[in-house]
Amino acid sequence: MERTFCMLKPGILQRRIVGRIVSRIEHKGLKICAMKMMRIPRAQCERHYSEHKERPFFKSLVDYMTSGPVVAMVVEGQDAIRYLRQLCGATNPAEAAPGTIRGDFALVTQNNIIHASDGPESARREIELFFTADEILEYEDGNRSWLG
Ligand code: 3AN
Repeated sequence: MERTFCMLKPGILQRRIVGRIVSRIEHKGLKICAMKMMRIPRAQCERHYSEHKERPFFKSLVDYMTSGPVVAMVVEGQDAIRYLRQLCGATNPAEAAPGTIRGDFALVTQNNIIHASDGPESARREIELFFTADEILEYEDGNRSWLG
């Protein structure tokens, strides 16, 4: 079992599409074990995107990401990191295949509506940055035997 961090970016609540995006994650068979709505404090957002701090879009990315509420999640499942990235599609929505979340719901790279960790190291780091251990719930998953 693997855990990954997922975040629905600002605009998702205003556009009333939280349920549609979450439902794609659920339909895939991944298990949501933590979820919260929040406004990201600027310093936390800068830490989250620290690998991009020298990029020209960094300030505008942080401005956007702190401009409204987000929905943060911890998602669990076999190969959860890879599967969630596949569900999201390419970073640039112009290259994201139809059927992926970015391919279907986003037009521009910065506002590509969803974040998903890109590897085990970032998943661990990002989960710790957004959730305390007691916010991540262990619960029996009656669907396990059907989902493999
Ligand atoms: P991904 O989110 O697919 O892992 P990263 O890590 O390269 O992609 O980029 C992190 C975030 O930075 C993206 N989700 C997007 O919001 C923003 N971003 C990436 N590239 C650009 C760009 N060229 N212009 C504006 N924003 C960008």
